[in-house]
Amino acid sequence: MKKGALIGCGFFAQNHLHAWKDIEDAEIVALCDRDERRLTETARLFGIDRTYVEAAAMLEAETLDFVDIATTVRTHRPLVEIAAASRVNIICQKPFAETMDDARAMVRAAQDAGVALMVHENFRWQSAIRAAKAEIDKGSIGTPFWGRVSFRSAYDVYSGQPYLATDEKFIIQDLGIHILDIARFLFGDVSTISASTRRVSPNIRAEDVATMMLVHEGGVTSIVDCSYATSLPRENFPETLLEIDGSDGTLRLDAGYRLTLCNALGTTERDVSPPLLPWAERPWHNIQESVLNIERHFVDCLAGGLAPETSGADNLKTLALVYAAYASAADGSRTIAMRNLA
Ligand code: NAD
Ligand code: 89V
Repeated sequence: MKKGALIGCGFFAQNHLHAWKDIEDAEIVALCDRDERRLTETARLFGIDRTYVEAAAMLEAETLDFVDIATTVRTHRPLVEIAAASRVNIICQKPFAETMDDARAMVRAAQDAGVALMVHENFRWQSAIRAAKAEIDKGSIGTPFWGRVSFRSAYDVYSGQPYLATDEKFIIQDLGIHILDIARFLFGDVSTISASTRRVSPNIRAEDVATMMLVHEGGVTSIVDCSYATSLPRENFPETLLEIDGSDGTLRLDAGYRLTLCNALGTTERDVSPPLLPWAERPWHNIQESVLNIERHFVDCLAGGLAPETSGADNLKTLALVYAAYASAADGSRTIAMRNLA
């Protein structure tokens, strides 16, 4: 049994805690939050009686196999560094860091301490995305040469996460980071990126629309597009849609989790909806299931001594795309070479 502690008992951490309850080989034995009201309420809801307002005090007092850091980005580096200094394995929420220097320092701290570090980059763990990847890997559409990874919505994300309306950067750093990571997962690492951004809503500080073009090292060209300013007849939040063209066929993941394959064998359509876990609620059930999947992956990696798919070192490449996209957009959609940026 792996013993863990969770730091940050806010909006999204509630999903982490529900998912941990579903994992037999792991148990959250302690909680930490600087906000005593949130800490007490979360401890009561999940029946966890060891609570701390200071992460350092918790790491000192508890014997842990891992910490799960679910705070917002500004606190990630200091928390990762004190966890590494305590020789505890680490999961850290996305966005991993506000700068590449911070992210690299966190990867180094974990490496020097000999502990595992996984970024909680969960979107690639959604079952619909895994189903699409399995088809690519099976060769169902031959060799992919073009893709579109798309997230367009008008869902009110600001009520649950008010900081999204006031942070200096918004859609690429918060959501595009997931969609860029899916593009890497499906098509491999990236040679060049160009991007344009726009703020449509007058009520927020930063960009709520971004369109990015990626050329992947293996030769695929992909479009990664995100919007929180798109009112559709059917609200698709939080679905990521896919269009992938290959040498021997096409794959589409359309709204409503419909996966369509078209190849020499004909056209087939199937439902790849995520399960509705007992503690989940629509429309978030897709993301909530991916939290369970990534936590389970982390525990399996600890047990097997393996590096997680989205290790800190791996996530440097996703994070580098985020900051390159901002640089490109600021510079009138200049094409940026990714070599040496991670
Ligand atoms: P939140 O503000 O609701 O919660 C953060 C909590 O951390 C707060 O309760 C705060 O008091 C606590 N905290 C901050 N600094 C602390 C410290 N040094 N020690 C202890 N506690 C501290 O934020 P949220 O909306 O839950 O987001 C948290 C993170 O999760 C963000 O990085 C966000 O981007 C990410 N997130 C990820 C997903 C996903 O699908 N992967 C979804 C939503 C949010
Ligand atoms: O995943 C996230 O970080 C969330 C959301 C899906 C709403 O963008 O902020």
